[in-house]
Amino acid sequence: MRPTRIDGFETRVLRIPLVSPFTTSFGTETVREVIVIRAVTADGEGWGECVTQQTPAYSSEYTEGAWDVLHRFVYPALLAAREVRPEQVGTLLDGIVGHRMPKAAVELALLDAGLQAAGESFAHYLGAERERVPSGVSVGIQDSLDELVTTVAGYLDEGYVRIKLKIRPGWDVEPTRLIRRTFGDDLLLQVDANAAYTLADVRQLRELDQFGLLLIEQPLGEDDLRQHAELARRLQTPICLDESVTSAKIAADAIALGAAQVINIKAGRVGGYLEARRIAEIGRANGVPVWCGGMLETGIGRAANAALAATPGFTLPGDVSASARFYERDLITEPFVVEDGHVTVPTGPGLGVTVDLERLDEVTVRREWVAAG
Ligand code: NPQ
Ligand code: MG
Repeated sequence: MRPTRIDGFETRVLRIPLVSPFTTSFGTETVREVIVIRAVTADGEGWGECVTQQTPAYSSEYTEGAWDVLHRFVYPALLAAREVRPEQVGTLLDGIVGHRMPKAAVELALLDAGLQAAGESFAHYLGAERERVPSGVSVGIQDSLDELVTTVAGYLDEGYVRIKLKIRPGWDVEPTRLIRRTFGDDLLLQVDANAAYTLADVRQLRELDQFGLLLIEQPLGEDDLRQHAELARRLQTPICLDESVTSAKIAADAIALGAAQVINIKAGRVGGYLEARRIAEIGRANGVPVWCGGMLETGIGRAANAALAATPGFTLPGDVSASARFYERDLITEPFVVEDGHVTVPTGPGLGVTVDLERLDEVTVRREWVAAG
């Protein structure tokens, strides 16, 4: 893309209630606290979404930290550069170690601005090869097994083609057995532990091998690459890494070690959609399927994820669900819906969605504008 002059960044913290509490092994979320960025350039404006959570529970990153890094380090570095090509963002921010989620959000906002000006869709820019993508759903830990069955039945009625069950010690084998028994052998089923187990739990995890799962996601800790390789040798079920894969380099290492048979790709976790594409290419080169994970994105991040999920290498259904999976009213004028088990990839310029400014203001709890000096 051609370079553009950045005039400034508007940053907002939003608080959006979830339609229902979402419980995982690391906690329960009832309100989504998310940072949204509007980049204003000489060519127009673009939107980006930062997937940090309120607390560093999923990873070391969290909202207040991201806000601080954006204003103290990221914006000054980009505004000092004046003329910037979106593809340069990663390199321009190399001097800032880590903080991949806010970096990804800024890169996306500048990509959106440039692509809108160029009249090119984000999907086309990323090399998408499909107009719609299969939609899976992430099902939180419930208060009872009956509630779990009712919840899963509801999602299947909505047309979701793949079910992902959140598990933790004490809520793993029985819920999985019940869903497999209740909905049959053809159901595409997988589980996500969010790093809740250790190698000492191998016997319990081997119990899951009897249920014909697509994969088990992040059973062990973020830093446990060697242990995941050890576990992979003792399980039938393929191991999928999420939290562990924070860059293309680590993705290649995990594959080489035998720690990942599948990879859940989240652009925010790896520093942006360009790095996410690099990981998908590494997966393809090594015969390792990838899929697009979710971080309860609003329509801004969900539009970008739908485009990514339509690119080569994304061969498994992702967590690109309908907006209504999490939000009564999304941030965009036309929320994402699941039709016949699929989500449609936007084709309009940039992210191809329209931000509902009235709704945005309704859920904004903090706002700041930083202009070029
Ligand atoms: C995962 N996502 O795959 C994450 C976990 C997760 C859809 O399961 C706020 C923001 C709350 C991001 C809770 C899904 C979240 C969050 C859970 C991500 O591991
Ligand atoms: Mg996960």
